[in-house]
Amino acid sequence: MAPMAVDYSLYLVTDSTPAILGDKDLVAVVKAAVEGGATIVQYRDKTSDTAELVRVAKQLHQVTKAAGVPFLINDRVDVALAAGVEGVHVGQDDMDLKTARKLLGPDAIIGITANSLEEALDAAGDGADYLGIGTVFATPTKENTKSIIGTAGVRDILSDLHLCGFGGIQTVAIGGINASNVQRVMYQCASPTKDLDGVAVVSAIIASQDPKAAAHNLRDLLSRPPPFA
Ligand code: TZP
Ligand code: MG
Repeated sequence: MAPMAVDYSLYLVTDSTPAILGDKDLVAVVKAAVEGGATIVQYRDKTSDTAELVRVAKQLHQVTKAAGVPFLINDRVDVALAAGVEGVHVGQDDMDLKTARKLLGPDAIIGITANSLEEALDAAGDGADYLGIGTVFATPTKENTKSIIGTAGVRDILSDLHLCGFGGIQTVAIGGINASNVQRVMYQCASPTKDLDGVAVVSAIIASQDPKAAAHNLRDLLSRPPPFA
């Protein structure tokens, strides 16, 4: 397990596509987002070649290090090693967790996507530090999602994780989360035995014309009790 306490409350996942990033500069956007209050950042880029991934990862890592925010790479354990970052986020079709742990060591932060209880239990059993649970709501950011599980699906997984002895694993929900629903997501995903630790967002921050304000607003909403509780 990672030794440092990680704050998963506002987990920023990047996107470099014009549809979401627009003509903004990714490094500037991530800098603004961490200034606004993003607590952990994942560099997710499905198109750049390896050299470019390492180059950009190093740039982004400078920014996150200065802010004291952990930085992870999506999919690519080799890029995480080359850039010397804090961890990786792997999907079900990427490198298996145990191999990633062997390569990155006990201190690395390793997260995995879970769409179902079975995937969540397997990942928890294999020593994941956190789970990205979703897809909560349909989202144009990732169209080929396996399943939309809603807040009730997330809540059931949290409840069963606790029941199966994995109550300590960190969890974030992902998919279609933004300022208009973040409080409802946190409230509705919480099971009686296990709370959700945070939300992962892409477009709510990366597509914003003011990523600092967007992150700040999300942090502010997360810090308040939901108005309907
Ligand atoms: N995994 C499940 S949904 C998703 C990922 C990477 C994209 C979420 O993007 P957005 O813009 O926050 O809905
Ligand atoms: Mg992947």
